[in-house]
Amino acid sequence: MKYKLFKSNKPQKLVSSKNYNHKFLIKMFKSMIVIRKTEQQLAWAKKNNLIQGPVHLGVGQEAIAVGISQNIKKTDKVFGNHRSHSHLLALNPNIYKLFAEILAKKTGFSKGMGGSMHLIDKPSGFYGSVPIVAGTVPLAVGAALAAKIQKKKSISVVYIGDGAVEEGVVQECFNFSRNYNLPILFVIENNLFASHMHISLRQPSHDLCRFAIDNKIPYEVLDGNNVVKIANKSKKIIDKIRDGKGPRFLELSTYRWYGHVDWREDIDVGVNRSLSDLNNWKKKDPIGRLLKLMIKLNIFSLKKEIKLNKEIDKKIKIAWSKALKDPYPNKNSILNYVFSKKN
Ligand SMILES: Cc1ncc(C[n+]2csc(CCOP(=O)(O)OP(=O)(O)O)c2C)c(N)n1
Ligand SMILES: [Mg+2]
Repeated sequence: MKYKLFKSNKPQKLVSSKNYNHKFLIKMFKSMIVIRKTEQQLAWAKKNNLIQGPVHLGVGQEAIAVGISQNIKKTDKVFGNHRSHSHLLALNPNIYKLFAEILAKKTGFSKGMGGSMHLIDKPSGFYGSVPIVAGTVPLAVGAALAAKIQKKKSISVVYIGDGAVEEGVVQECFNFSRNYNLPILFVIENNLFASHMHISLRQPSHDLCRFAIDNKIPYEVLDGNNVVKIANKSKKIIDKIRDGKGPRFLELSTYRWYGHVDWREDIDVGVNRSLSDLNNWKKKDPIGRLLKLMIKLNIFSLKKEIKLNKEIDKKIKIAWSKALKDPYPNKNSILNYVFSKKN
């Protein structure tokens, strides 16, 4: 079946040069490159059979986690999903611990017990990712309810795919969070696909904000490849949540460059994607757009970019070889951490 093109699937304007702060732009630029290069390393390793479990890569979507994370505090509780490398690295860029986890090493974020889809790092505010689609959404709502009951200032943030909103529990979560006026931000990463299926084969509309409207949750729909806008808008939205104004819904349109799982760009779980779609979205590369803006503003140059890329490549190489040499968990510890107790 042919699917319709997403209405905003045209090259969009350069990010606006208003309301920027130079250091802030460079920080976000670096963060996006670290995430992209880390995932490209994982794609290479997967292609070369160096990783056992599946990896879901979010190359092309880096602006979302990076923009939102600028406004998250360590006391907040952030929940991811099966495609969460960026969600975690934007809070804690410890690529060594991510590599170790994906290589099932004892030194990984989840002690080598979880792999790419079970990441956790509470000190940075990342309360977990799981492969069960929508599985973390009620957890995030529960954390927001707890924060409210305990009169804590923290908020919950949960990343939800366009596929995940099709799970009934997500609709219950929207409704419940509104009824109880909970401090939660629903971040909807609308990349148009759930596994191999385009949204037009699954839903009557591409616009997921209709669920916010139905639940009377204030919402914004933004270009998910514009990191400056995401950072600025999400600050305003998050401030409102911290002020006790209740849940907020942020829909971001984006696209992932790789297929649903693993390293291939051209094939998505056996279904050919349109190459022209992919190429159009590549023109909206969040990293390239921010670089263009920074060059235009005279705060960065191509020379600096080459230097930065080299530094990050080196860090990735060191982290990867260190993780490769690390030990696996002890076989006797296999049932540890299955049930909650003080670890
Ligand atoms: C409850 C459940 N149903 C189905 C799956 C299989 N599955 C894994 S990812 C995925 C698609 C999710 O799409 P979306 O939420 O849009 O996230 P994206 O992969 O686009 O980031 C599906 C159907 C699953 N893991 N869990
Ligand atoms: Mg999706």
